[in-house]
Amino acid sequence: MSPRMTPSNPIKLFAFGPGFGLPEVSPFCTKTEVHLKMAGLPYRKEKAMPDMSPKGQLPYIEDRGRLIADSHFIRAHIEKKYGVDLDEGLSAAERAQAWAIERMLENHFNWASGYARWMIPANFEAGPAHFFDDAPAHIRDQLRKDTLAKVARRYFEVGMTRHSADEILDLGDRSLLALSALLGDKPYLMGEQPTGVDATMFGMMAGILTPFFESPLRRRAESYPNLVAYTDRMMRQYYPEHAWAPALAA
Ligand SMILES: N[C@@H](CCC(=O)N[C@@H](CS)C(=O)NCC(=O)O)C(=O)O
Repeated sequence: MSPRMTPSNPIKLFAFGPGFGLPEVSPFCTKTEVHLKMAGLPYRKEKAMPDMSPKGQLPYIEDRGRLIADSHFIRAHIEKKYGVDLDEGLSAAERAQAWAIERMLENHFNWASGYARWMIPANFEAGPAHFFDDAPAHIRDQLRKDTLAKVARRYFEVGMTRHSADEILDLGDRSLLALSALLGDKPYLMGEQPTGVDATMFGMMAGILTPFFESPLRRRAESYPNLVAYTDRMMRQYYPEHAWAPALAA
């Protein structure tokens, strides 16, 4: 997995930055950051907001003046440009499984997990509401309200908030059960070595397990010892400097 070429200038990674008990608040930015670490590529992280990105979402990177947005396309770029294969050692069928797991995490689990962060009012107040702390005082509250309304609309359009809170919890737990069974007693999702999908899995698991947000889905996640141990292992490996909640390390 070592890169054959390294960039002469560090890649710039635009992300939210640390917060909510996490080394990076966004699971997608975490995924990209871990991919860069896995690839052994030097990078510099800069704080950004989604409206600065070419696709209106974080993460995006700048590599020698070229902007690339979206965690999937960033991965594709670094693999191609720097001759890295983050799925090295996997068969075609295993690569297909890794892709399917990633889609479940990003296109299903993320909605159940994000619901806990954005749609439980106390969590919104403690967390995402603070994204606007630096906005001018006279528009700050309106920005918070508008953003929450936009996010709530999205959760409804994607279908998640057409379900009751208990049903959303069941959906999220169904993915946790699947992930726990897929991981089993292996150190990483696809076996003995970390591969690309572990970056996605880790970002999502850390995002739900952080003790910063109280939620029924977090409590369910905590009831899967292998998922808790996996998240702790990945945290120690990729963010050794981060003080991750010791209770979760048990
Ligand atoms: N498909 C994108 C998803 C990225 C994403 O959802 N980013 C969120 C932060 S976790 C964002 O920027 N949201 C702002 C918005 O959608 O307006 C990727 O893989 O990078």
